[in-house]
Amino acid sequence: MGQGSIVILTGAGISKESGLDTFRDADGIWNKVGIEDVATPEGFRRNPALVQSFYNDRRRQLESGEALPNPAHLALARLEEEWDGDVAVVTQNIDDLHERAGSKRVLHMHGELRKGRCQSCNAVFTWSGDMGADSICPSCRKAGALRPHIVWFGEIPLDMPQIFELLDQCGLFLSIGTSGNVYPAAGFVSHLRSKGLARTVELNLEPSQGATMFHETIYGPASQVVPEFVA
Ligand code: BJW
Repeated sequence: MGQGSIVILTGAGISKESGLDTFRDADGIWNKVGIEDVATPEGFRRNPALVQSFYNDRRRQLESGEALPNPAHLALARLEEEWDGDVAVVTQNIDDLHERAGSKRVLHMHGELRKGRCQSCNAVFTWSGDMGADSICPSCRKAGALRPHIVWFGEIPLDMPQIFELLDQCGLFLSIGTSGNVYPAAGFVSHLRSKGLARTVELNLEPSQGATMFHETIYGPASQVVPEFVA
């Protein structure tokens, strides 16, 4: 990556028009289920069946093909293909819509719905269908030790050293469809502003928590503003 390179942070808003719920909007996931119940290691220890069911439902929705990449995902894949420099997507999303749109360099800092992890042998593997107490680790063959490969509150997001290296080298940072409530992603823009090297642009439906930190802000649905911006 160099000064001509682009880092794109995405959040739930980019997948909203693909039919996947955001978290903090009025109709969002956190208005339907308790964060502490489904998105913390303590919640999983307390009631693994509830947490597995929450992620099984969302995995089923993804695997049913009812959620497809929208024009925003497609525009970012096209940008990566056509840009004369490196483009990396750092997503907080656990869906695979960037990959299905054709993006090649995607870092899933909060994990992936279609992967599982064994708490006994630490193997990470592709997983399809439901996961539960009877599920067997494809690596060590142990039953009952699997969890979704998701980063919950209090856990360390994935690929952080690589992400900060990409941020420190980029010339342009786009933040798309994220409310700026969750760290460390919410801190990327201030990290970049303190270094003063990259141009920073927010594309979102409405101003995020960190909106005033960006050089430029563009508001509207992702399927409209992202293709317009990258054209
Ligand atoms: C559209 C649109 C359209 C809608 N077009 N836009 C104080 C106490 C305790 C902890 C902390 C604390 N202060 C900080 C922390 C840390 C904590 C944290 O940030 N807490 C805050 C709530 C305060 N963070 C963590 O614990 C993280 N780990 C960590 O910090 O480790 C320490 C460490 C860091 C770095 C290096 C070393 C160590 C882990 C965070 C894990 C987050 N996990 C979740 C759930 C799992 C994934 C899942 O189930 O899907 O990840 S929470 C949830 O929020 C999910 C998301 O990825 C994440 C961000 O949400 P996002 O994407 O921004 O969605 P929304 O709904 O908030 O916003 C959507 C936006 O789209 C809105 O603005 C809409 O307007 C917009 N929109 N339609 C365009 N059509």
